[in-house]
Amino acid sequence: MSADAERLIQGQGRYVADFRLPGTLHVAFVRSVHAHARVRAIQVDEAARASGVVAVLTAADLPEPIAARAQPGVQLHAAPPPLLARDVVHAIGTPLVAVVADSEAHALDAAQLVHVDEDPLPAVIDPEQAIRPGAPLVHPEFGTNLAFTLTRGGGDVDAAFAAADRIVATRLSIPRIAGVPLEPLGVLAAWEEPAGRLTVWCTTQAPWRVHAAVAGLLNLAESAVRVVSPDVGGGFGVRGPVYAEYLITALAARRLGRPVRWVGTRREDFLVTQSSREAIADAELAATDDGRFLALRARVLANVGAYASSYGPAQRMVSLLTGAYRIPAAAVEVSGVYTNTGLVGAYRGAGRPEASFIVERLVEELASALGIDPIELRRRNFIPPDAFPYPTPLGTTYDSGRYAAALDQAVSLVGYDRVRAEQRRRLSSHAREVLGVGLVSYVEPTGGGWESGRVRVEPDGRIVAVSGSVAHGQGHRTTFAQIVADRLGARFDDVEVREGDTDDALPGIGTFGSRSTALGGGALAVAADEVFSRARQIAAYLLEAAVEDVVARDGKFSIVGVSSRERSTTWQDVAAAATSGRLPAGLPVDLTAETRFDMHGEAFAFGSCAAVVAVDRETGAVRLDRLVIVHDCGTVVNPRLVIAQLHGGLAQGAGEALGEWLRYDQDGQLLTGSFLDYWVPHADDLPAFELGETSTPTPLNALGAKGVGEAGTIGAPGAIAHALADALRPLGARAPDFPFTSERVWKALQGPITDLAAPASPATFPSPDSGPAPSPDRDTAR
Ligand code: MCN
Repeated sequence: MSADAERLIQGQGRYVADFRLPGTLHVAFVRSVHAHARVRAIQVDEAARASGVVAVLTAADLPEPIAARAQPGVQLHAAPPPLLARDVVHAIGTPLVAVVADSEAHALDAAQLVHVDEDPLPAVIDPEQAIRPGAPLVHPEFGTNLAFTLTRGGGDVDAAFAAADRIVATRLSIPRIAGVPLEPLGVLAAWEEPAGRLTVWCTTQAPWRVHAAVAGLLNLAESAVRVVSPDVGGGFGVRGPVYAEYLITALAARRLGRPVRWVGTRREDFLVTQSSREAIADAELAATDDGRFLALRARVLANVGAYASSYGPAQRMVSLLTGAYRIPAAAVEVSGVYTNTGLVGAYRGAGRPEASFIVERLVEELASALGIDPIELRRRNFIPPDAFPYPTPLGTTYDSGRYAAALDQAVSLVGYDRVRAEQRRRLSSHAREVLGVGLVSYVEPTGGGWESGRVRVEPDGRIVAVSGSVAHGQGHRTTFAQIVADRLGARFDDVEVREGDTDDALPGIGTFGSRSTALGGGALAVAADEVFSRARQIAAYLLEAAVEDVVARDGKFSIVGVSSRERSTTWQDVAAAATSGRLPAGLPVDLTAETRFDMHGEAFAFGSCAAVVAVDRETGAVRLDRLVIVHDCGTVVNPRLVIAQLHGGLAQGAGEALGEWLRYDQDGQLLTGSFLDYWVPHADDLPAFELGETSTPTPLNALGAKGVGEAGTIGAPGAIAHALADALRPLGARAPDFPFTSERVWKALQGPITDLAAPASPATFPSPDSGPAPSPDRDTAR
């Protein structure tokens, strides 16, 4: 177990709600009960007079919100979420009033006394309806509900479609899902006099974003604001935005000169925290008769909710729609559409799962149309290992990959031929429960932008590694300590990792997009290498040896070819010499190095996922029997943490396929605002995951490391969908859209051509071989 996990599992974590400061005030928010309404009046007098109330804030007390930034070349009608809504609310749960009181109970009681007079307006919640003429406009000032359109493309798409032997098309509807971290949103802010400083502890995975927003809103110098991301009980991308509640709480603390705290309820968390994925995609793939991909077209409509939060997922989607394949021409378009629903943004995968699902579904459709096994079809079209760096027609450059190796290993791990034989047996014996097997191949871009790292050797020889990333369950303290100890030849226990506190850490971007190992770890590796080269010179002087002959291991410097028992020096000795003031001129004395590391590109992790599902023909119940993933994240730093990351992602990916669905009714009321209504998979809904691995290091960082954090959420949904389609195909039924509830599957089974009793055969593809054996040294099953 990693050091991080041990601490957390023993209940020694410190989350926002665990921080207690004397004299703390509490906030309760009054929220809109309508999805779209004009605010006629808000009466707060009674609340202001209630017991324990210290302040009541409405929009009139606040500065204007900071506008969302438009990116060049993107048509964006920016409607930033308000801190507190003023005249109109655009989504249910939008905060209208903040009541600040001396206890949580007083704040909640007083919030009941606020009277909001709202005039409901027509709401629109479905993105397709939202772009139809005459649809209610979420932001009438734009004259449209279209928030933005992103397009990418390259190659002669029209010519390729015209010349194609075969064209397949698909239409997919991907539902909205929630991130549901265990810890709800929370914030504590404290203003200190006479220092004139504001400290904000909050459930964020990007403390520097909160830092910039708080300093900007309150017009404070950057040095007057400290943001701390303590232990965070799950981030999953949905703790990336700067929520209005953080800012209101910070503002109240600044104005009132006292600590102020807000910890959301589960219902508030469902209302406020950004959700993700909802998209409708129309896509086509053109190919030759022998299954060579020629061109891809896709048009995606993504629901962005009521306010522009981020279009990161849309950007990922447009850049990844050609997947792991060599497709010479492509034209894709992703449009974001405003609706009267809550915030939408990144959630583990952020556009990658959608892109993967769309292209992989086309591959399955083509395989079916051509009668070629989908595994063989993938093999024929993968970007080959010698084609990297590979620029796709969507303007994305992949650094390295061996896609067939991962697929072959997944095929062999799942025992494809054996599953098919069992599938046939069940069908021919008219078993009530039928089987299906499905696979996907995926890419997981990791990195993007820069990250910072500092390595400092303390005078006593201990090493402090500071990162601009911030973990919320990923185990950075272990991973980063490993990286630094390894580069320095120091002992793991002598390295302390610090992150998540803007006072301590360097400015950084944060942890999302599976970027921390490649970029944050990459930055620490660069800084550690610099420190090592300086320390080595001092060690060479102390050992009276040539610098090139000095090596370091387990905290000791020694000379190549000479036993360390005979002659060695330690990090303590080197650190003491550096601070002694007695080193000869020319030797380094500064054992601190820091860097901003930019990979100038992204490292593309990749892999294959395979699923086996059992479907009850009579009830439509789907049981996930097997889930296999072979992931390649280049150089693995910590195998156990990689396994943990794969497990978490697979569970969430399976949840997306099997039952998760954040739903609103036609009026924009949230139907799934509690765990009674929003299903997440439990341990007994999931099989024991089966993991394999290949290793294809990236040339873009010193470690060769790529990411893993989102692999399971990218691979699992598609693999399960294909397995379900495979199970239903011999019964003459088509798989429904996600999520695969028994009701939906049962309905699919009632289709006109379903004949439960008829003898059927499974997919009619020639049985594929299991592919070449995985290469012995690097590609191993875990
Ligand atoms: N790792 C490794 N070797 C590699 C790559 C990764 O040992 N080559 C290990 C490291 O321990 C690293 C971890 O895997 O800390 C995840 O690494 P990486 O893929 O770089 O991802 P990040 O650390 O940047 O984490 C972000 C990613 C994302 S985008 C989401 S969303 C997510 C996730 O990680 N949210 C999580 N995993 C999560 N895990 C937990 N427990 N909680 C979340 O909120």
